[in-house]
Amino acid sequence: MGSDLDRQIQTLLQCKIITEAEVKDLCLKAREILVEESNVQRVDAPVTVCGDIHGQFHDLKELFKVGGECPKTNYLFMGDFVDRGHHSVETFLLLLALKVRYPDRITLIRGNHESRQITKVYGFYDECFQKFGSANVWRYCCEIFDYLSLSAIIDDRIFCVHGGLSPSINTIDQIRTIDRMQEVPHNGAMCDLLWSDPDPDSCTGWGLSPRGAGFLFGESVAKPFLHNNGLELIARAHQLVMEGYKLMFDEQVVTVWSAPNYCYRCGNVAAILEVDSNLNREYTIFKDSDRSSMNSRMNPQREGPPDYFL
Ligand SMILES: [Mn+2]
Repeated sequence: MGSDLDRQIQTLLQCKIITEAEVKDLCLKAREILVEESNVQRVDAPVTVCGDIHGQFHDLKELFKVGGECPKTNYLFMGDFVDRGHHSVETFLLLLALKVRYPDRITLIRGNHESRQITKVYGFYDECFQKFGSANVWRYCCEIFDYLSLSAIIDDRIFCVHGGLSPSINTIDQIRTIDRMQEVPHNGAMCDLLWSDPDPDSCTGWGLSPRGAGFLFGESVAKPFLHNNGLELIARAHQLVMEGYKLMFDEQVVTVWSAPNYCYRCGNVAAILEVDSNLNREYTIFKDSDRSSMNSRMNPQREGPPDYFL
């Protein structure tokens, strides 16, 4: 694969943008790879599983420092690459360029922020317009969002998804039948996978989500789902965890959060989940990079408190 791509990766690693024509070309190549992937992408251990990044580019570089560089480390990112942070463009394009360069060493699945509607409100659209002078790059990226896989399974045992489960889905095979090449719908199975949350207080199974999309699911839903599908763990992202990760339901569900000091002001640490070839799991905690803390001092409290729910 051309030295052009390697040069673009080097540029993006410096948190500099590539040209609009290069983005267009990168997205064309990415589409060819992603269209071949399944709604439930198979991933082999060892792999390092990561949660939300939200445009915190310098913290993504910190993540690579802690977890190892791609392709040396095999990565699975569980969505929400964009919005909130200052560098959604560089963050998403770097991950996408790595995907095109090393398709078997990095898996990207879709989060609820990989959507036209959400990115228009939470930052990515404005950032593209600011950095490229038009909405073209945003449009190219949104087309790629539609091709991103919805979930992944590590060695047939660990199910990875951005949000969680859906009352419309009992089996992994049902996920495989979804037509995912579309904007995230407002309800239904595809929406739920990207929007749902586990509810530690629920004893009754399903509940309404305060987010207005997806559902809350309890232990009495998660455990049968795992058992019926021969799985041992659900790894998901989507919710800020001050300690970086949180185990629930007798350690059968875990939330992994990879944006330290979220929005440059939440004060949380971040985590990655390293799964070795025997499916042993190790969590590594990391803090925000010096560059990001500088960001937070230079951009103090711009508006009211963000809506952490999204
Ligand atoms: Mn999310």
